Amino acid sequence: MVKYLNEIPTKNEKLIKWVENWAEICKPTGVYWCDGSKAEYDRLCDELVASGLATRLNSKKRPNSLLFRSDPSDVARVENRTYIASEKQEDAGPTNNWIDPKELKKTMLDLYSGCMAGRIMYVIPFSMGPIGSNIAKIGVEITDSAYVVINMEIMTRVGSKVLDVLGDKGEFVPCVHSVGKPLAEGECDNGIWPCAPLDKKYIAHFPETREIWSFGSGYGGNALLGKKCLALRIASVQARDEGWLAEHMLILKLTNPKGEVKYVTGAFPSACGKTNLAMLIPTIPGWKVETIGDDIAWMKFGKDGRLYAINPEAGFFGVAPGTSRDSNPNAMDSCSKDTIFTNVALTEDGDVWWEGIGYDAPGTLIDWKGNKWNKETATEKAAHPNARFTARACNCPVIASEWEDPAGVPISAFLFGGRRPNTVPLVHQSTSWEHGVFLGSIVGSEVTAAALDLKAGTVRRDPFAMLPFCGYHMGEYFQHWLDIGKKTPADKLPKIFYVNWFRKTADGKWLWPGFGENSRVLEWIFNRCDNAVEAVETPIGLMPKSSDINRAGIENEVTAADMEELLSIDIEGWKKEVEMIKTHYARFGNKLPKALEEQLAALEARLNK
Ligand code: SAT
Ligand code: MN
Repeated sequence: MVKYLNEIPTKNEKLIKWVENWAEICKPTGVYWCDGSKAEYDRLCDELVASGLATRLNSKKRPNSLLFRSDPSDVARVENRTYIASEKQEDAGPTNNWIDPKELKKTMLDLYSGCMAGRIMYVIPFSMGPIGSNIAKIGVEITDSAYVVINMEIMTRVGSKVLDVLGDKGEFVPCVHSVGKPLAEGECDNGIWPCAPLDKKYIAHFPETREIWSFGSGYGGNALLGKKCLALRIASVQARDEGWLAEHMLILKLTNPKGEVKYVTGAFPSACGKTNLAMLIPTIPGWKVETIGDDIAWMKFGKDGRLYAINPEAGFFGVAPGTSRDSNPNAMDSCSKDTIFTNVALTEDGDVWWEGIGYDAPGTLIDWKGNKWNKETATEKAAHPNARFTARACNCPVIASEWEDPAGVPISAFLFGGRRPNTVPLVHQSTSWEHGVFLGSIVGSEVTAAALDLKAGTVRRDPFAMLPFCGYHMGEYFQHWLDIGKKTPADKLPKIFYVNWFRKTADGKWLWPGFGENSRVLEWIFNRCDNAVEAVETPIGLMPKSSDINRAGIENEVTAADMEELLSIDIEGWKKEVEMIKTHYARFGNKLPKALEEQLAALEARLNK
């Protein structure tokens, strides 16, 4: 018999049966339906503090904020335990892990059996996107982690209003989550982050049935199932089938000195400053950037034939290390209150600290593992490099007033980019939609330092920054992008640009200052969207004349010669690039669209002219 801890707030039979079925499998002590209220959030926070899993921060320094320390084995998404369990292996493609869905469900059902013993099963009805928007979608996550509940209450819209929209018959994406650590009679977590060992962790997606099953991890995208699992992996499949786009993109609002507005989205692999770009403070007078989203964009065609984007999320799950008043003051303000911190360091006066916060660590700290940390003697970092803040979008000082507009915002430009110390210029524009899809398909970023098993200096390809997030065959995903371009007249489509803030000189110095100065490139992009500035045709695409990138105020930092170099085309470098792209394309076999093969051949021919 399932024990309900509060009243069932819906008459949706399918939802009630689904919850009941999982309660019977997982055997929690009780089932609790979340209402998304402030009172509920506050109560769960108090319980988490009382249980020792959370530390309440100094209310004068970080009002209404908590710190969590995860298990040292549970600190990031686990890509090698993430599966696209489509019926046919070839539908998952060469870049996703695949297991037969029947086999995977059997394995996972064994793990789920009794896995919530001693814990409460929370039911979280949530909306990805403004509630009721025709671009939004409803999901329901069941979880045995109160940490997940409070994070979901920041990152998504949770509660009764969602159930109202769902109604008695509405469809939802079912998301099952357990930390995978049942408790014996009388046992409790004792303040230790519960999770399962790596070989028991599974982050599973069933694209045909639009289901998400996650087991064994309590961290980030493994556990907050609205984000990468629903809004990207499952939504990308829905978007393919329904003719729209679910993308790993920031959305920003750009206003010029005349008060004219354009909306721009951008896809960048991780560690390329997406959140910083979304919250950028322009250094050129009269320009304004406001934030709509920093991670995910869902885009559908409006009646006028243009693509309209919403941010399906309601918060930021940002990387703390490296975030400072200098690099991103708006992110610092966003997490100044009402924030959940995970794996940052704790100061003696109850505030947080991390590497790159912009000021020295006080003498002693408690590090992310809960150990005493001393500046003089420390051998390890005080915060985990993937430490996070979960902050409310509404606390961002530059959140755009229309960020929750259910109709979305019309997109004028797509940006792609990565970290490329050489070859790729500061900015270039595609000559056509197909050429733009080509640019998205070759996105790559230099591997920094000793990252993983790749040699520093190698370029890792991450097409459209979607490699870990596409729920189907990446070759078909490219085709979907090509098809989108045929759905509307060319002049209604966003223009496509490739940017690179990370160019270096031969002796390793940054050529471009980045951060707020990137507004100078945004200015050129804005003007290109109106055909208000000319571009030069080159073998790789359309480029600015070097005098058309505004250098006023930074003439000494970026000289005319630097600008020439930033916008130069390294023909030999690009010929090598072509060879690397051939290797990259080979992965997709016969699913690589002809149009992209032709784009590559045409680029090669132009370089050899
Ligand atoms: O952990 S998340 O997947 O939500 C964050 C990220 O990897 O970008
Ligand atoms: Mn992301």
